[in-house]
This record gives sequence, structure tokens and C-alpha cells, in this order.
Amino acid sequence: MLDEIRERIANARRIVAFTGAGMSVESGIPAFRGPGGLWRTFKAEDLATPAAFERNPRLVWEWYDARRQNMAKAEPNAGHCALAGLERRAPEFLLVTQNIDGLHDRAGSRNVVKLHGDIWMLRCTVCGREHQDLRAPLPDVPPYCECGRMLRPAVVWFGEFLPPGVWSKSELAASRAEVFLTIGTSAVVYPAAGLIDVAKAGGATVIEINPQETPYSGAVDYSLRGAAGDILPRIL
Ligand code: BJW
Ligand code: ZN
Repeated sequence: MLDEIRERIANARRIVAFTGAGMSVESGIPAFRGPGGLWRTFKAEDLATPAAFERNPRLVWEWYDARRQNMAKAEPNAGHCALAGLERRAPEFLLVTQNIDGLHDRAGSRNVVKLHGDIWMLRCTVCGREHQDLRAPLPDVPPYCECGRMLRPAVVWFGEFLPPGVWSKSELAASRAEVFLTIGTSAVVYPAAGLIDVAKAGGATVIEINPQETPYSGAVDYSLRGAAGDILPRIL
């Protein structure tokens, strides 16, 4: 089966890789759901919301600052590097990630769409100005804008729209893809997970890589049970 998959990938002109938190687990960044996915007994659904931020911005910022510190220490793993290598030889390649950690960029991927934003970018809650801040920990949480109002992480919380343009670019690429890899995502958060449906409807060969079953496992063409850092270098 791996040979068959290698051949499909080698012969494809348009490839999309769609990644989630499982991609970075082997870099030491815990996923949201499943074992190790909780922070101080809070779920992402409790903290990654505009309402949680309004209620307790310090708590939400403490969560992000702790994650920034962990992500700053993390290094891209063999899976990130294998995807960067695939991009260099594929005729057309797009990496659509739900991750905010920046590890795909650091592994050398160039054509990257960040569906859920970027933890290294801060945005003013009032004037909307956005800037990069790589300090971890931040000297003070919550951080404030030059205009005096509070900053927030430039990420997408539940109930919020995706950044302008990212959905149309991802949807178009998924609909035209010949091979679509879905890697390390539980595929339960929408609209992101809907890209798998878009790819299937467009006729792509869909390959899933995940140690666990997902709601899409029965629908994809190949479902490989295992870790991204182990399987990607073997098929790419
Ligand atoms: C490994 C591994 C290894 C382990 N190798 N794999 C339809 C029905 C019901 C609700 C909705 C719906 N459509 C939209 C909604 C609402 C909502 C939603 O989807 N809710 C669901 C939970 C039900 N969606 C939204 O609100 C989205 N916005 C939206 O819809 O806007 C339109 C709108 C506006 C206004 C009103 C109504 C609609 C926005 C979603 C934003 C998600 N944000 C977060 C936080 C980002 C910032 C941050 O990081 O703090 O994004 S939540 C969190 O989940 C994060 C992730 O990107 C996202 C997905 O998680 P992911 O990546 O799949 O991780 P896990 O942990 O779930 O899975 C890891 C997987 O890896 C597991 O399967 C493991 O097995 C595997 N794994 N080790 C490979 N080594
Ligand atoms: Zn401001």
C-alpha cells in the first residue's frame, strides 16, 4: 500500500497537505483533544473564545503565553521537514495548516496558508493594528497596544471568521488537488475539516495520517495509522 501511495504522490501535479495539532506533537507541542490536551483542566472550547477573553483576558493570555514559551523551544520534526521537501519537488503545492505555531515556516515550507492565524502576531482589540512579537514569555500579560488598549493573539477563536482570503485560497486548491493529505487533525472543527470533503468532491486521492481514527477515516482513500514524523518521511 505504501508503494501505491508513493506512486500517487510522485505522479500528482497538484498536491495539498492539510495539517492539525498532531503534526507538532512530536515537537513537544500537545494537541487540543485527546490525552495531554488539557491545560489546567480547561479545554480549548473554554479558552479559545471571544467570550472567555472578555470575561478573563488575563487567564486567556496566561494560556497563550505558556504555549508561546513551549512553542519557542520546539523544533520542527521529521514530518514538517518531509512536507517542506515535498513542496520543493512538487509542480504545485499548498500547505494548509490549522496550526498557529509557525513550525512549518521554520521547517522551510513556503506556500503556507494559516487557517487559524499565528500565535506570534498580536492584534489590537480596538484599533486593529497587528505586529509580530516573538518574545516568550511576554514581559507582561495582557499586553497593550501603543494606542493604550489591549492586544490579543491574532488567532481564530470559536465563532470567529477565518482571516480574509485564507478560505477561498484553500478551498480552490483542495478542489483542484490530485492528492490531498490530511495529517494530525481530529477533523472536527469546521470550516477547516470541510476541506477534506471539498478535496474528495474534486476527485483527489485523499490520504489520512493519524494514530487514531477520525470521522473521515472511513471516507478517505488511504488511512494510515501512525505518527506524522514516522509516516511522512516513509511516503515522501
Ligand atoms: C497525531 C499525532 C502524531 C496525535 N502524528 N497525528 C458545524 C457544526 C457545529 C459547529 C460548527 C459548524 N461549523 C462551524 C462551527 C463552529 C465551530 C466548530 O467547528 N465547532 C466544532 C468544535 C463543533 N467553528 C468555528 O467557530 C470556526 N469559525 C466559524 O465557523 O466561523 C463562521 C461563523 C462565525 C460566526 C458564527 C457562526 C459561524 C472557527 C474555528 C476556530 C478554531 N480555533 C482553534 C484555536 C486556534 C487558536 C489556538 O490554537 O489557540 O483552532 S480551536 C483548535 O481546534 C485549534 C485547532 O486548529 C482546531 C482543530 O484541532 P486539530 O488541529 O484537529 O487538533 P486536535 O487536538 O483536535 O487533533 C489532533 C489529532 O492529532 C488527533 O486526531 C490525534 O489523534 C492526532 N495525533 N499525535 C499525527 N504524532
Ligand atoms: Zn491599538
